[in-house]
Amino acid sequence: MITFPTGYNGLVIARYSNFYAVEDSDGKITQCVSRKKISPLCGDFVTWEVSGDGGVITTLMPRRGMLTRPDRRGQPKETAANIDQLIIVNAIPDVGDEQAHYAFNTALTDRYIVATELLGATPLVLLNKCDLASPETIERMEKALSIYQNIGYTTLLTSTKAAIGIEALNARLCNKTSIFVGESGAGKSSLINAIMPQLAIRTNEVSAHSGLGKHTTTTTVLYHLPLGGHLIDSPGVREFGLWKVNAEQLAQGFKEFKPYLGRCKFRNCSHRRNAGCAIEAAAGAGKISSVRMASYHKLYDELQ
Ligand SMILES: Nc1nc2c(ncn2[C@@H]2O[C@H](COP(=O)(O)OP(=O)(O)OP(=O)(O)O)[C@@H](O)[C@H]2O)c(=O)[nH]1
Ligand SMILES: [Mg+2]
Ligand SMILES: [Zn+2]
Repeated sequence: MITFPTGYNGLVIARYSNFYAVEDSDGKITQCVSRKKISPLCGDFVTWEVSGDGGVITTLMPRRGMLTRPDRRGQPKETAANIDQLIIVNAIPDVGDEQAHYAFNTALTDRYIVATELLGATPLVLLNKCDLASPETIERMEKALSIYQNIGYTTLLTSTKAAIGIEALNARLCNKTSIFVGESGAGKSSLINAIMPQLAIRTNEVSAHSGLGKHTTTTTVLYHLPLGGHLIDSPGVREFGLWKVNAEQLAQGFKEFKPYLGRCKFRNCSHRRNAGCAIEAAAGAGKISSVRMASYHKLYDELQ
């Protein structure tokens, strides 16, 4: 059962166009509309009243933060509130692809990490479908993941097919609200099913007939963990842009920059090829990974 903060009687567990699925303290779910001027999100605690066959949401509890993601037209859209942890799901490609240079989508991962840091939440970098990888690929992936471990982030190699890393993931979820994010088909819904088989969420199985995926997740939905905490499944994205982030915030989104921020010669240093840049000096001395530095530069260019 959910523990409700004093004064609130509902938790938004999903949104369907103009309706919200609101769960009460008995675990009963009521279809609600919302008062004008309120925009509830999955993960919001609310007050609501019975109205006709359903209910109406009247107030929202102040949020600890919310995650914004692109909608179908690539426009930023708030997606979930009160998140503690982002599980960033990447996958080994599904085509027996053993190209020497294949690495997971670090660009997407680093964008999500910046968003997570600015949200005040914790990222977990996960690489799924490791059953598809050769030992050499696994070795390469572990090297790529070690960059994140050195920053202090948790990383996991998982397989829902071979039941690898599922217990370790489970151990990271207790008593937190975690959202699963990443590209479509990476295995977000499958991982949630592996954690809670009783849910039997429909997953994006590729249809032999059309060659296209179906049952791809289209709505952000919150599920309760039996031992406390919540998991939020969200639709996959191809791109994840950083909106309303300025240069200073971007640098703050790179956690390993922290010891050096404020130490550059120039106050508005862009940390790229600047004289007296403390960040670049740290990168030069091997204290900051060159891969992450390149990622920062790429994101910096996109801000302009
Ligand atoms: N080989 C292998 N396939 C997996 C694994 N996990 C998931 N899959 C498959 O990958 C496909 C996509 O899985 P989903 O869980 O639907 O992916 P998703 O990230 O939820 O996708 P969206 O809802 O579209 O964002 C399905 O065909 C799964 O069976 C795994 O560990 N190994
Ligand atoms: Mg899904
Ligand atoms: Zn600098």
